[in-house]
Amino acid sequence: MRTALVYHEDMTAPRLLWEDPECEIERPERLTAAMGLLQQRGLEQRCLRLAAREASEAELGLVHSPEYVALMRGTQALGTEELRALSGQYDAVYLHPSTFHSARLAAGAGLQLVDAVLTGAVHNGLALVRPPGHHSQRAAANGFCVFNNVAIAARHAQQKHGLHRILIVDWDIHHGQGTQYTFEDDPSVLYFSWHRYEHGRFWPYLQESDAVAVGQGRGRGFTVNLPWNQVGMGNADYLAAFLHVLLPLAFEFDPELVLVSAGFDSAIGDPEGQMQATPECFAHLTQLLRVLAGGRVCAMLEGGYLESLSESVCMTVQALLGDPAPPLSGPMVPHRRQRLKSFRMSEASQVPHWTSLQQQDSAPVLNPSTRSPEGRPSPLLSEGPEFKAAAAQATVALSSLLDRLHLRPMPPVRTAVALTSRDAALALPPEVTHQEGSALKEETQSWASLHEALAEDKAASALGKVLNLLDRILDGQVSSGIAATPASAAVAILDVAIRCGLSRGAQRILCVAVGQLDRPSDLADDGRNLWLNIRGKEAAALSMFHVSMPLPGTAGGFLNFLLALVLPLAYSFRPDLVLLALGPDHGLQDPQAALLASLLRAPAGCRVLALVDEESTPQLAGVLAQVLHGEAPPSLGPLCVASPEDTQALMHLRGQLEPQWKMLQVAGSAAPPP
Ligand code: X5A
Ligand code: ZN
Repeated sequence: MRTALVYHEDMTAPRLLWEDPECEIERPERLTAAMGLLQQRGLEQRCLRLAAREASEAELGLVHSPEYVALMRGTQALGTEELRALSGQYDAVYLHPSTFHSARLAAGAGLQLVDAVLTGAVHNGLALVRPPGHHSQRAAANGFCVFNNVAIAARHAQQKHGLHRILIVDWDIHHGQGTQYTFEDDPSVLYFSWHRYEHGRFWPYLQESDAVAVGQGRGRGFTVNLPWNQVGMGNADYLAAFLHVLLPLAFEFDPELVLVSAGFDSAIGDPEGQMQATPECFAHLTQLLRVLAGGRVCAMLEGGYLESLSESVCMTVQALLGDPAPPLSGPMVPHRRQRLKSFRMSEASQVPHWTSLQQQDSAPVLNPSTRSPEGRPSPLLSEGPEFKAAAAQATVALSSLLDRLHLRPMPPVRTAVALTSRDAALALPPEVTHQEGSALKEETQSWASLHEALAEDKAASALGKVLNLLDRILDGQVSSGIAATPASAAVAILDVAIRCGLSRGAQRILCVAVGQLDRPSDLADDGRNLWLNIRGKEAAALSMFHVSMPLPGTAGGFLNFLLALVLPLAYSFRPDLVLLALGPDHGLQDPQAALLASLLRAPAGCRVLALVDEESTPQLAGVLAQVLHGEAPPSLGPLCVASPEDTQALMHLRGQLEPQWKMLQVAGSAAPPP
């Protein structure tokens, strides 16, 4: 069991006892519906089920004042009118006689989850709780929240487990101001939150929710706010925020644990958020977070108030379990205005604190003090024509969208390997299937007439295995695979794999070739394959579908390339298959190769075929099999910063490719804002 699910039925008890339009959306059915769908999908059964325990008053005291805890304890004995009067002293709060018990369970669930992950009982997990926590403050309930579950879990991880660096990712659509206040002067907790803001005109209407709030004292730079100033943000916006704002900082911070304030009111159909991100987006966000902290991710439910809540919860659990994330629907075009304004503002505010931002930003950034506050709210779809079309397409009826999600079957085999060297099997996880099959002799022979290199027996047999794996991936039997190829035939096998893939049903194939692997010269440049050569001779985009980049000389440079170039390209291209070829001279350390493979899973629904050189070490094959199988890659550890050469090459390529690939366009990029 790799994933814990923490729950207790008693948390369905609190409910609103009087009329209050603001609070009525926070209902018991939120939990019962989410648990119900998890069971229906067979996901709950695959998790380690833990019954939530109550947090002790001492544990609540990690964040809250004793007086406040005592006041809440006292609510158990109050009548409806007294509860109503006390509730009225807080902003958007209702109390019920069961609230104190339920809130202690919610906080306790987070503690159990953190304990399970940090003792190694599980890799990650989700706590399904009510009431939520991230608005709650030292001595105040707020926004349906009574105790700050995530903040208490973070303090507990510090005190009981001695952690020094904890990342909190708050993807709820409201600003977790309670969490921000708790850690604003603490550099050991990095708090990232995106939230609907609309220039301060959305609840909780706070100035300190803006991007210029970066923390205080020693904690400066450890609060990162990304306000959304218009509704309608979608998958591309959320992904871009992760790739361009959160993840560079998170890798530099190098957390030992990731806590997620997992509110799903940021999903499509939610009455609070009014955003457009589809439930699958949360599988992608979760998958991206799993590359941090050795995969130690603890998610705790915050908000989420309509039908997409259950679906989004399922997507999150699937990704925690390591299942393939369904490809994202809708055009991968982030909102232009949002990108230029908010991303820039977030980055500008953070630049003094993070070296990874300083080097990426060769273009001038806005100074926070010179920003002009916008007077008018910007209505949805107030952007250029490019964007209007994109947004219109993204507006899919929720029900039909949810239907489609169920129709996509999960391949019965997650990872299959066809390796030549026998001892490679030693490093493989036991669940990995060995692939003995091969394509027909006649087929491999016919390809030898196109490529001399394939005439050799060894090459022909490797090709046979690759084509067999490819077929099984394309017909949905296998999710991902690894095969060994001889150096002399690597390019020829790639060429044949691309041609066969395209003729057998793949619409678009992304080929990431690491090492001196030249693009096959007569491969069509028709938009159906995107060739990315890492460790090419120079940084050059020979066409929008043929990109060559030198291997970054530094770990930081490599990471920047992945986050700022490879992944945005991959997400923009929307491949339905990724071919990842590691040539004999690929030059990557095993953890880097693992990170690359792990990150490339997401954009293609986890259909990845990795081709490794037959002389590769068993360790490399083993770690690739693990990440393709859905395990988290090993943490990279502290990063050395990118060299100026690496940064220059990256900026050059981004400048060339940005006009065509919209996911590349972000703040601080080479192209000046209009
Ligand atoms: C946890 C959460 C929202 C409160 C909204 C009040 N709270 N208008 O999503
Ligand atoms: Zn919320």
